Amino acid sequence: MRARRLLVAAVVAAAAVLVPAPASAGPLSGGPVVVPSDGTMVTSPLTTIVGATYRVTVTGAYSYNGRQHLADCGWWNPETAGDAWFPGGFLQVNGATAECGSQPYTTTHTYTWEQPGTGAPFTFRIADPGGPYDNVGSLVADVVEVRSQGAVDGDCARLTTNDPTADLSVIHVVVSAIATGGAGPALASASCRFFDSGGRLVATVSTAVPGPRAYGTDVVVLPAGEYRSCYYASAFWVMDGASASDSDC
Ligand SMILES: [Ca+2]
Repeated sequence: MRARRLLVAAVVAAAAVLVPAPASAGPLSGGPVVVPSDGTMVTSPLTTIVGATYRVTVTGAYSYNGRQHLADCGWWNPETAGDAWFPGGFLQVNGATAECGSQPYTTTHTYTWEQPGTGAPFTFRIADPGGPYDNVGSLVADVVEVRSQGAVDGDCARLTTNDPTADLSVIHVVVSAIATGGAGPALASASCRFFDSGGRLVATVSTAVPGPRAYGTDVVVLPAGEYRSCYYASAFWVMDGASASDSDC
């Protein structure tokens, strides 16, 4: 029990000094696609992945009657309504009414929402109930994968003890890796390496367990001398394939 209390204290001390490093993965986009108002279905350049989340941005307005009356992603300006706009919901994404149809109207005509991947490119189609033959213009749609922004750090802590019965020829090491942020479960790992005064690698200890916090202990037997330790920590977010790493030597 005594050893366990010491271990917990060392782990807490190690965790307190960690500084997160930014995740290396960024947004993934295939670029915007023009959605014509003639009813043609177009697809996003990006093939989406089931389990991932995508941010859809649709901007612009088109004439639904060949005159000055416009419709955008989710709203329209009826011919008899002056300058007033009303919910329209003419744009379809993957065959269903786009989410912008339930969002507040904006004079920027730019709407953004998130929806899950389907395993295929997203499809866009303007379904004008009055018919597309007199329409002029288009919308622009962009689909960007939302990746979790996580961070990871690690540390190597030599576990000291005041236990008079402890074997002082054996060095106990706490290896920790902390993965923070992100949308999904993470796998975190860290390794600690010990070098002697000549820079030669004399021992390595590692841990790799599910995040967000991974702690491991190991025992290394080192010959007498002073040692320099360094760590390498990495984390992989299972949900979307993002990863991050950090090291210090
Ligand atoms: Ca029309």
